Amino acid sequence: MKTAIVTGITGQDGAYLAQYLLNKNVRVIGAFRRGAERTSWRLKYLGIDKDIEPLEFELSEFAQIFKAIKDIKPDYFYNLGAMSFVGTSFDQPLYTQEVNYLGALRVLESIRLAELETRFYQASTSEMFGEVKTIPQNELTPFHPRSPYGVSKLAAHWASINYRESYGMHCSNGILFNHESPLRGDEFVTKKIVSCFFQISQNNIDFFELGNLDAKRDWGYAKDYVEGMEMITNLDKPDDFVIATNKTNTIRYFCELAANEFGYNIAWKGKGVEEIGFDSKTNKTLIRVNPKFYRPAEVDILIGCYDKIKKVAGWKPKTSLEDLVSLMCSEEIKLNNFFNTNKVN
Ligand code: NAP
Ligand code: F7E
Repeated sequence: MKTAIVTGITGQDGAYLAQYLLNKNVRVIGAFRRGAERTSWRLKYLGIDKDIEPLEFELSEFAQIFKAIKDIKPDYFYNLGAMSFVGTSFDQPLYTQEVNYLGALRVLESIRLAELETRFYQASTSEMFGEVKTIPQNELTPFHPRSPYGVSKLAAHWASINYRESYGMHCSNGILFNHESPLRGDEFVTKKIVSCFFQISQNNIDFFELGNLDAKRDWGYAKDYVEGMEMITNLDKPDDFVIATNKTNTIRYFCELAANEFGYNIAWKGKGVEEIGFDSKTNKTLIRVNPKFYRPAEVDILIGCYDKIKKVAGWKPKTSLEDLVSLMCSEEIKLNNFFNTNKVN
């Protein structure tokens, strides 16, 4: 039986990857931050909380990381732990580097010092493309990150390549474009939109506020994407791969799809901060713009080309945006019941 350490086990991808690995009969050691038991609701929701072996783990603490890796000698190390919210990275740029870049470096250095054959996976991101130089973006597209988050992830990406080239370690980077699911954190725009329409449908709120409605993202389904992570680490040759859907849509379009799922028909009027989204059946305003959700520098458009991983590993996306929105909206009701019954955060 192979052993995998997964950082970020309490997050969206950590939960789905753990589920996928367990189904492949891999022993999963879930790296939790101290006190994070409160937030392991995703593992509980998937019914796998008892199947994960917990490991207390802080990405800013070298001695703890080194000892864990040396003692456990994992076959795989999936580094999914990160300060992952782009908006917050502008307020916490140093902390973001500390966890996202130096955290990855601590793991790489520990594997090297412990002289292990561990296969390392780094959660790289389309945010590294930032102000994009080509459309679509692939593994050869030059990088131009637009946030402290993007910069930290780019540094970690290169550290992973550097350990591969310098020491022959099995280090791979998955350059994943935005991927969403019912388990997405509430602060990310897709989950925020779905949750807010659900709250409107329950008469708990009248409307909600968003920032830039024109940004375009290549959204896929997280459950499809973790399969790509597992495929990448099992290739003979470590390498870097884009995982995406090769389709891009605006935040505005995402709102329209989610609104439909709850029986609203969104129409738009006004421009900039004056713009509103209203239900054309009732004329009620459901969406307003608030500049507090704008970012100091925006990533305007992302669209990824997944040809390389398709050719090398046979991976391709299985879920359309329309199906993804539909499943997020229907699961929102179940999640709400789950929270009411389980009294978890
Ligand atoms: P997420 O839901 O925000 O989860 C982040 C995880 O990182 C949480 O488990 C969190 O633990 C953990 N973490 C944060 N700081 C840590 C620290 N100092 N030490 C140890 N663990 C720490 O993120 P996700 O969406 O699953 O994404 C997984 C990874 O892929 C992240 O690295 C993200 O940057 C990257 N990525 C995501 C996307 C996407 O669209 N989802 C796309 C490209 C790349 P707590 O629960 O204790 O906070
Ligand atoms: O923003 C715009 C916002 O926060 C998407 C992370 O998983 O994917 C994610 O980063 C877009 C941006 O995701 C609101 O300005 C408008 O243009 O959902 P998001 P992100 O920044 O793309 C990448 C690939 C990662 O690697 C990250 O870890 O939506 N937007 N109004 C808004 N965004 C938020 N959050 N909230 C709003 O009200």
